[in-house]
Amino acid sequence: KAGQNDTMPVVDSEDIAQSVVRHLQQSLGVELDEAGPAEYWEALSLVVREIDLQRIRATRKKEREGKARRIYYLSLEFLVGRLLGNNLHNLGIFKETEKAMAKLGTPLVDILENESDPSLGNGGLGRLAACFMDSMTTLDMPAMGYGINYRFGLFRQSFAGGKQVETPDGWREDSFPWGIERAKRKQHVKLYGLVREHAGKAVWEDTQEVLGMPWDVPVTGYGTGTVNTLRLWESRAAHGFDLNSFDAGRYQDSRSQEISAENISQVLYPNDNHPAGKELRLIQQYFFVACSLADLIERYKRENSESLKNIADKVAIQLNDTHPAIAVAEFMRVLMDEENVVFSRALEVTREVFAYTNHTLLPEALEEWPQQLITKVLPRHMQIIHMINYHFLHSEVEAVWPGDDHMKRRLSIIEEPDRPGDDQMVRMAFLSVVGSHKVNGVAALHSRLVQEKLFPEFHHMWPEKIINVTNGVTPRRWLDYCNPELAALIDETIEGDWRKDLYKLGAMKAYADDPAFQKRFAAIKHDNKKHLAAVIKELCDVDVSPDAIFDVQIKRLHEYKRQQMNLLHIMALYRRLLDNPDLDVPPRVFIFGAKAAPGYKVAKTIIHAINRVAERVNNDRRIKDKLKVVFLPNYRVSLAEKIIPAADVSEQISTAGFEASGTGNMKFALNGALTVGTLDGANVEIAEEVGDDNIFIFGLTVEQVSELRHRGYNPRDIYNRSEELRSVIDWLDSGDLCPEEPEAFRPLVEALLDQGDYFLTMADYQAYSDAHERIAETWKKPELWWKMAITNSASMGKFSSDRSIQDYGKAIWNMS
Ligand code: 26M
Repeated sequence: KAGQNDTMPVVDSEDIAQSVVRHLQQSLGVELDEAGPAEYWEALSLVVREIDLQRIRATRKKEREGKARRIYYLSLEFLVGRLLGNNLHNLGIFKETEKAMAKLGTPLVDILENESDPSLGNGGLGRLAACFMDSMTTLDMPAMGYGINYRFGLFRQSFAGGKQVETPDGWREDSFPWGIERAKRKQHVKLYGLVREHAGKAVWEDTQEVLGMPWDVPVTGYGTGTVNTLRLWESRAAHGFDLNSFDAGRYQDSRSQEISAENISQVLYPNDNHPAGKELRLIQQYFFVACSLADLIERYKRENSESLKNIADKVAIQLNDTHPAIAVAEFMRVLMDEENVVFSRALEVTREVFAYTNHTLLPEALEEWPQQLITKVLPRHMQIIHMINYHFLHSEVEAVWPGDDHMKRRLSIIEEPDRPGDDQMVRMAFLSVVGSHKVNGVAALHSRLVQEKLFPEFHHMWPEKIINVTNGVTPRRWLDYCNPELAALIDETIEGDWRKDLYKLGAMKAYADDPAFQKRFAAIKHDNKKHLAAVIKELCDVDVSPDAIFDVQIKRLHEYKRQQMNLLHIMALYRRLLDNPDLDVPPRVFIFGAKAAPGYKVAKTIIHAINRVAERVNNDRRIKDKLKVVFLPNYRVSLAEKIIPAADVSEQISTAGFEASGTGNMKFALNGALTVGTLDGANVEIAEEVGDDNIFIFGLTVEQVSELRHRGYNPRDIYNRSEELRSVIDWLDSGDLCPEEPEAFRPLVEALLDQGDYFLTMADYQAYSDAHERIAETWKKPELWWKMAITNSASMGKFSSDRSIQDYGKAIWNMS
């Protein structure tokens, strides 16, 4: 296989089979004839873990000796996906392992299905962090990810009567052989207490203490011996602390302290793009930041000098959104209070070390914490934030806008309350910008909007600071591993290893017109659709034909992503078919996957409505299977791997200006799906790469959106003028789809008609419907369709996360 080289382990299927048997018997205590796929999964994981661990040690040794700057990626979320199959691929031993397991009598594919999908993230931001770890390792960068080892990841989703039901996902309850406890590297973290002055020095005292235990997860790279580490912190009660209070009276107290210490890493907050503002969340953020900074500083001191004044030469810290922003204050605290660095020098060093990635423009998603809460939990940090703010306003803002108090108020890290007496809020995005040397958006359009709309004053003050790094995805997981048949066809067709240089796919453009190649490309898609049809049958008990168009929208449920627009259009298609059952349209299957934040009412209503429409449509024989609708429950990375290779159409239909980038859009196009999309996020760059003829762009642009909002927009006018929209919205509102709860869909109808339709679903509806007409027409010309599909896949070179990471290296981490 391409890419096999001397850094790959030299193991053949015989070695692997022997090691599996050894681990079955000696690590798990299971006899060969007792072993089922679950036992094989665990034994095989232990085999791979052995290889990983050996390489981790070699990698660390090389890094200790090297002069390179280490990259630390701080993120509350890492949505890594299943690891066994991916590691076998990256290590280049997938094929040999397939043979080994066949010999032992259990197919590898069945074994891989036994791994639970670590659900340590909400969506795009967490998955991006995982792709970046893969790329940094593949590119041999000395890098480490820091996060939280949540006991319960994102909730498991099921449906009852079409409504979302959440249950806890104890993803590592059974066994997680990838995580290795490293007690030697545990950390102690302080919370609460107060700050006293002793001889002119601030001392943080009377604190409560929590223990941070690191769990290391190996990160393999493709075609390299490098194995990096993802270090995830778990909170524990700090034993030995407060031991004197173990008398009768205070026993209860010390018990309850233990429980709260362990609560910190219990559960991932399920909010996507909407902060919860809870004390425990702030403590989660600080806990993992404090552990991570202490850990990386210890490493710096082990490998370099005792003084931190040159730490920026060896350490770069990337903040994945503002979630770890308290790190700016914590780093300053360590420099000033523990290392005796003066404030101005401490701020310089901090700025050299930190950089911040922004992932959202949604105003409600920007994190703010009440000053009183920070003062209670982290009193010293609040003082330091005041010091940073004072310096920033009175020397840096003052230098650009002398005497301008209005500007100081606008830019203050600590926001003035709207009404006197209200709590003052700390703006974590401002703290991140002020504490960093670079700030980046995640797609060209998004970064421009960060400069012009989100942080225009910062952009004026520091014109070099805010830059773009367009997101990417790892071609290893999102093509090679999830779509092996297509990967093999590409290998047969073009020169070189696209897994390491995705631009090489460009050579496939020469075959876009080739009837023989088209036939094979289409056959692979058809095969993948058959597999997905079986998954759909199992999960939804709906029969779908692989000859239909598979039209897919998978992503978190959010009004700005406009699943509701997709729904309205499906309802309209259904009515058109009822009006004319002989309508000449290609058969279509609309596939959804999405979790809604448990507290997000309208999002949950949209899920409920889609499920109810699905039930009606799928059971209506009058439309002769021309339309099916399925909502796959519990959407997650491992489901995405089955859906994306089988998609014909990729729905990327957010209101222009709201989707920062999107990364699913890239995965779909890479696997030969055609995008129906707005000019939003990375769709703009995808359109540039594939060309306007190879994508279905529709709808208002960012400029037109703000123009329309300015003019004043009344969704009722559109409702009144469009017979089709009126009929489907009235139907939603009639109670017909949910007779036992006739008002069930009111919140959705109200959002669309009565509350101003903030995300302009009504305004874009007709353009969206017309785009789907173009899709149906194109499907009728297979040679055109497959030419477009192949061109899409061939044009995705730019969207490898390897390219993103190289951009970070040059523009932010100074890696040259
Ligand atoms: C914040 C506070 C409390 C609890 C949770 C959060 C929170 C968690 C995740 C807020 C936002 C979160 O994720 C936002 C996100 O996933 N943004 C997406 O990032 C992707 C990678 O850059 C982009 O492709 C998507 O466009 C963007 O929506």
